[in-house]
Amino acid sequence: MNKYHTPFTVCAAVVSLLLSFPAFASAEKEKGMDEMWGEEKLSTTGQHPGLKWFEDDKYAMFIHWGLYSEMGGVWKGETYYGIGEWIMHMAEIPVDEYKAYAKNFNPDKFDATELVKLAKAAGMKTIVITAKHHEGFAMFDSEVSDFTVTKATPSKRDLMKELADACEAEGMRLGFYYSQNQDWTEPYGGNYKGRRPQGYTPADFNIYFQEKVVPQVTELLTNYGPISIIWFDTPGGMDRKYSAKLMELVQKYQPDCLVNSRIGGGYGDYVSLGDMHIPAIRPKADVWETVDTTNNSWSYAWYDQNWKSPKTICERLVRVAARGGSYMLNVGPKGDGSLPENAVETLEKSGEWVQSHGEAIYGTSGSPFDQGFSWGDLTSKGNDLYLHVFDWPADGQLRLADLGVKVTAAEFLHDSAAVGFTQDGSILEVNLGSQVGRDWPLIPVVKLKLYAPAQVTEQATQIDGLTPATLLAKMASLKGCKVRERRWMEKFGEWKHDYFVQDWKSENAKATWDINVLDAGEYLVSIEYSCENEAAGSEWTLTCGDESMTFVTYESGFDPSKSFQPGPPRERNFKVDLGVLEIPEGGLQQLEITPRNLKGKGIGLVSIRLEPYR
Ligand code: JFZ
Repeated sequence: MNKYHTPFTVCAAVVSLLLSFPAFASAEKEKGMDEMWGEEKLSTTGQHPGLKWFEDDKYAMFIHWGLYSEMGGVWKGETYYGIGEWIMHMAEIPVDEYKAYAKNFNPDKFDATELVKLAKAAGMKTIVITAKHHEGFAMFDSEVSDFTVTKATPSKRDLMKELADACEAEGMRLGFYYSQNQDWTEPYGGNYKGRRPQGYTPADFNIYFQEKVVPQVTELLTNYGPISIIWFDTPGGMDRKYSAKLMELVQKYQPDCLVNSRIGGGYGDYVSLGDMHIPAIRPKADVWETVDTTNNSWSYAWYDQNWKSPKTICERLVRVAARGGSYMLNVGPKGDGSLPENAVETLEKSGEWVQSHGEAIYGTSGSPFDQGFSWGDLTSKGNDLYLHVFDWPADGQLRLADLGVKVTAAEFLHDSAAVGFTQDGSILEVNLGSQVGRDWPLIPVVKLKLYAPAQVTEQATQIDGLTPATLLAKMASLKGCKVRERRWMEKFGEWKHDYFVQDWKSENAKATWDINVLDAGEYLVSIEYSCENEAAGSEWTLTCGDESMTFVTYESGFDPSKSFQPGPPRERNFKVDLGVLEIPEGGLQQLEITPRNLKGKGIGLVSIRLEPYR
């Protein structure tokens, strides 16, 4: 047990954290997780004319900056590991002490113009910044609160005004994050961290909403010029009428402004997926975004060195664009307003690639394939297809099936050098040549010119004989088993998730994948799964046509049940090679897994990997 928490506070922390995330209150009900986490199709999405720029621009900067940034993960000499902006919650800081801390906030290194220029250099088109996070502190001047940067800190600078002016001057769009529900220092606010006033009832949320949220959101919509996005967050538990009221304010003062789905109540112009979620398969939502971090925590934390490399950032941007989404990447300035050197470097380096490959990012409409490939991913624009090559394939060859249209030309985007290709029947083969001895951009992109837009009718996973293919839980057809999403935190608030095929009912259960085999031959099969003790020793058969293989699964173990971080114990995942499977024929077929001798409820199957065996 973490020495800083009593069992009670751990429980309380888990419950309040979970309740503060929109979906968790009903997580046990086991209905579509997508729906609960706001990934469903909203009734209001897809209508707003502003969605055109949103979808074309693809790439935005997210900024988490507040009093918590000055703490940087430390309270009274103790480090709290997790998302830095939740430190008041993690360290159980009393409201008075937290508010008094504002006198330490001194943004003397903040240069709004420099920040906007960095976002530009990174290839980003919009900046969305925390005007007020759950801590309740306004990073702008406000008539209805004294807990603002202008009144409670020595600097007295309206930081949002400075940023708004710099954005205006540099032609950058501006958005404000506003925590409309949680306000930890406001006696009637959601999740208030102090003792509620006498006679308090949950209906008093209305007082906070009318006296703080409505005027502050109005201030943000009227005092800072054109606002492109109001980014609301964690509406969980808030009555729908409040979301409706916020929507009304935006429509009244800035009808061009977009609103994300975390406004709650099924409102919003586009869907924000669960944090850091790069979807492997095209999501159902019409218009959506992924929000992600350059390291782990949203706000600055002194120990957080897990910086994504420039290439990883570009890959994640491409994966999101390929599934038809937009990408918003966060940076966390320190309290003084300066950015960690690593964040600056990684944005500048990735920006060089984004700028020079903008043709394959901005204004594109995603891949014609619902899922990505192990070697990389695709974007498209009109008759052009862009192949983003993350991992150079063996022999420099790539195969794609069923584009439905003839390819007329192929070249590298960065230097227009011709790329060889053959199109034989439904299979296109692209010959990249050797990777050796040439200077490559971070991600080489092949531009394919087609006679007409690609018309992929076959979405079965391609097994191309050249590169590994992964069959995901979410792509399976199921009988007598289920796909579940599991979410967990490793550090506080840093959510991870995976989809699993699990709850196998009997030996008649099966999970089936459609596969499109471009090259018959031998494949090394491996699986990733979790298995609890009761299910250990289950036997399974994997079948493809007349060929099959049998294997047994062992317990994968648990993460410690007395976890340092709150949360239920979680089974670990195993990756195991099963052996070599012969696929004697090419073409559309099915691969199936079924229990041969089931113990307990069997394994939680994450994926099956088929790697060409030679
Ligand atoms: C929220 C905030 O609590 C957090 O501090 C940060 O600002 C982040 C961007 O948003 O956290 C969430 C909200 C929703 C989900 C996960 C974390 N979700 O739906 O998966």
